[in-house]
Amino acid sequence: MSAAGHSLFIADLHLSPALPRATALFKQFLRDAAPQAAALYILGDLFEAWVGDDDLDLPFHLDIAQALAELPRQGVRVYLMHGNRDFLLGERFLHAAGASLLNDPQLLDIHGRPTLLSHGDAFCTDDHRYQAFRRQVREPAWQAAFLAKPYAERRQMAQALREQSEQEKAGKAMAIMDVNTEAVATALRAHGYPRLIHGHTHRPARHVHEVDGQRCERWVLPDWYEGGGYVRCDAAGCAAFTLD
Ligand code: LP5
Ligand code: MN
Repeated sequence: MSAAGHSLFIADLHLSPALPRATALFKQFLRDAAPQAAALYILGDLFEAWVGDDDLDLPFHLDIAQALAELPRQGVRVYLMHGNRDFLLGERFLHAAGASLLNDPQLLDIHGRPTLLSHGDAFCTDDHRYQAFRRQVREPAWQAAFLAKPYAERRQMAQALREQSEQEKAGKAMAIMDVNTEAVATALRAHGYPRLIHGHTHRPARHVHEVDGQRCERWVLPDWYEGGGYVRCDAAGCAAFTLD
């Protein structure tokens, strides 16, 4: 990755036909800010829920993929990471959007600085019920069995799970749903004390972690429920921008 230019980072757009404002804001972002960048990194939860690539048959989803695909045509590379809502985004979507899939976490050189990218949910290690659920649904065998079900049944299951998730979150302490500082420190240590950028918690901020005497920046991306935003990084560093 070259040191020239700048890159943009977004996450947690939760796009769905039910949130036309977020969709309009995203399309404006794709027209205005994104074409100036060398690369756009989407760090999970682009969609509210993705139950398999036949979700691309919905005109709403296809339209988003096609809007994204304009970027590579303008010379902007598009990278996508799975979130907890859209970990079933697959090859068909990536091809339609002109995007490349990233691992979670993924260490990259971003304009000359080692940077660890993640959705962020894996750092929420105090949320034991969520982590058990995550392990289950990230199993290839579970995913194959789920994807073998009819589309309507998968949509129903996703809806039931969303309701259960909202109910359970109402009873979870805020601290449990934030990242665990030790989990963050372990990841920073394992990757040579890079800068970290993630989403998921919907608590946009710039934190500084001191790990083994090394200072590491941690940028948390905003969600797009009411307005949106992104982090922009170049060779000099990162900055956060709000959209509304
Ligand atoms: O998403 P968010 O931010 O509201 O909450 C998350 C955690 N919840 C989830 C669940 C998603 O919201 C639902 C995703 C639907 C789309 C996926 C479709 C494909 C799979 C369909 C599977 C049926 O990720 C929430 C965290 C919160 O972040 C903060 O980090 O707390 O976690 C939960 O609420 C999970 C519950 O605590 C445990 C749920 C156990 C469910 C057990 C039923 C298993 C069903 C699967 C097999 C039939
Ligand atoms: Mn998330």
